Amino acid sequence: MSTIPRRLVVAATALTMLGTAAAAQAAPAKPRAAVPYASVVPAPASATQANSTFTLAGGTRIAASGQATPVGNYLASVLRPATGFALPVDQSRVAHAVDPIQLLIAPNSSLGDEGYQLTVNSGSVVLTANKPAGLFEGVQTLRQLLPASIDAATKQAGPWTIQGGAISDHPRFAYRGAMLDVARHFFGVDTVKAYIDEMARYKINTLHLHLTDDQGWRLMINSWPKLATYGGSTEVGGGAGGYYTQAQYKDIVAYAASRYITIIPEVDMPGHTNAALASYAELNCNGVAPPLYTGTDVGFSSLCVAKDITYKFLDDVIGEIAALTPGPYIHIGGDESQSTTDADYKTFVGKVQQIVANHGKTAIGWHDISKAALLPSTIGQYWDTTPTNANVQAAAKKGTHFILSPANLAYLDMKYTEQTPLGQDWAGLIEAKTAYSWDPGKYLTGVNASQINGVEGPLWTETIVTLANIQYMAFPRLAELAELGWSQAATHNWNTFKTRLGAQGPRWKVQGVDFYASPQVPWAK
Ligand code: NGO
Repeated sequence: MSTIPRRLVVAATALTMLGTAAAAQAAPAKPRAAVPYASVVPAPASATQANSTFTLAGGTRIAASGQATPVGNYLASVLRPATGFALPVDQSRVAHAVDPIQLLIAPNSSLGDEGYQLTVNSGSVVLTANKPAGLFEGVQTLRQLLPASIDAATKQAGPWTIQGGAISDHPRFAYRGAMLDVARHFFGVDTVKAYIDEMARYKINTLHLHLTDDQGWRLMINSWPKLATYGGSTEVGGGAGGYYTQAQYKDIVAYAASRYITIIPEVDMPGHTNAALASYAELNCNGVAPPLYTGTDVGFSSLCVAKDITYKFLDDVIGEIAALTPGPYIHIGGDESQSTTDADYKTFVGKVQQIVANHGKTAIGWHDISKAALLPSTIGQYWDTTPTNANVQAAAKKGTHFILSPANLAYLDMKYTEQTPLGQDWAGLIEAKTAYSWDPGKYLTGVNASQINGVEGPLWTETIVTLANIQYMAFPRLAELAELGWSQAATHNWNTFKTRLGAQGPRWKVQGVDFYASPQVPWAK
């Protein structure tokens, strides 16, 4: 929890175009009000607006040396298209004091790994953080303090003015995730990268890829190649499916890392494994490979818990994935294993956690795994629709931590209303207000807030086929979940939040992000 008091002080003063030489040169066609600090999503821990402004100019230099350089380059790259400015990144100086925009790594224990401080006055924009990840999150705030047209792909009219003031910010929860199911429908590398860029704007720091399910296996495993070439050859509805080569997966991991996002690969097991069972007959208890599956039923497949080859298979698969994945986690699924006996399930979860540990990683599983004995490090992901679960409480008593994805609050594949053309409704309808109407720190009965690592919004893709479909289901709800994960509990207020959320609408329009324009939100024009 925060030790920084929340002080959101918004000065209701008219913008003045005074101050920098740059502002004078910009010759604005018509003045426009700078973006108020109170419109940033997720809400910063502390923000104080001042009566001054900073204006970007053609020659504005960005100081970013050492560890700050990649973030400086990123900032320049996102500001160049719309401004048309060169925005050179100055890596040479130590003090940087003369550069108008300064990105500095400086120790400040109250900011943690992802916190930052932003100070804007008429002559400079100074961003400081303990770590590059904090600078990156501060850059996302800075982008939202510029007009929505900053996100255009082509040059737009300025002036590019930022309200003066100070922000000190850090997250409430360390884990803020999105999940994309690339198994039910396959999504290519470019689609995943586009989604990564959109989630990064809201300080999401984890992308969980649901890489395998009954309908498809989506990552090449060199020691078991038919998983991808045969098991990945279709998808829900019978389309061509697809899979990532190991080079493509590495490319996604590196791209995510450049946005300070950790990839968590999931191999769902022992159920949800038809694609693997269809690819290798020897993985089946009866030695017969079932046909590929393109429907949407669940609970009908299981790896063969009694066979030794099952664990040789898992050791090979997890070994290859662990070697490709720099992040600390491997997700082992574990949900809806209705075709595995309880005794087998417990045996299986025990063995697979150990295999993950042998490859130097920490296991995450859907909370169903809490009926098995868990290693102290194993993390559960809660996806039920009620906050009370005896197995989860018992595991929590022994120290298990949880990530929260209650299906009736956080599932991005649930319809907003009965009229929503995409998605499902088995867990309920999730309108914009519903998505925001819970407190992750207080949600799970009998589990201390200190055992909640954070939140994740899963997007299952039985009905989702395109990037536009992903965007429509994710926005605005992923931005709402991001706020629940990042912002301090004291900021939690639907009436103020909905106005801030409404300010994102024009940004999504400029970015070409398809979103659901919920009638519950006062969308800015
Ligand atoms: C469930 C199921 C998934 C479905 C999803 C659809 C979990 C953890 N298992 O969530 O296989 O795709 O619902 O909403």
